[in-house]
Amino acid sequence: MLTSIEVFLLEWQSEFEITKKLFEEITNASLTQKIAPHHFTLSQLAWHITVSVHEILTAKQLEFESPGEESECPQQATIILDAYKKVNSDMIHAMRSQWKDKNLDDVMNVYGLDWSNHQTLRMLINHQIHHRGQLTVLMRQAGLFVPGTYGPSREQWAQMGMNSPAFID
Ligand code: NI
Repeated sequence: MLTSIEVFLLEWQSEFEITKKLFEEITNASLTQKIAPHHFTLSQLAWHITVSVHEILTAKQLEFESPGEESECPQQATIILDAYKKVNSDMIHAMRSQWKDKNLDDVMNVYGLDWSNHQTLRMLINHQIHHRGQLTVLMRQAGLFVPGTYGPSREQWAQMGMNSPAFID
């Protein structure tokens, strides 16, 4: 349970750091990597992670600057990384200045569902984790270095001079 804004931000900040580490490894050449036709490319996935922070929370009437339209996906990795870092700091500032802990109980109809802000913030975290998992697969397919998320990746086990378990991200 996200019992306060600072409890949410503590969890969010550690998730942000994981996502940022992945975004830092993305190259321009890898941006067109895709899973299948009609599905996100690597750039569209990273951009979706970025713009959805704004889209989900402005639907809950938290006001901060939009990183851009989902349909206008930048074709430069550093632009996406910078936009992700900026939307994160803008969101944190907006939340600390516009919401009080009691606002977490506010219920609003978003996407046809009556959700409290508690539920929306949990969904925001889960949504990012979901798409970040997809991103690591595309990064692997593109031959990029993949930093670990909740534990060392294969490359990081190797850097420590250890054999990784047979099945590991
Ligand atoms: Ni999504």
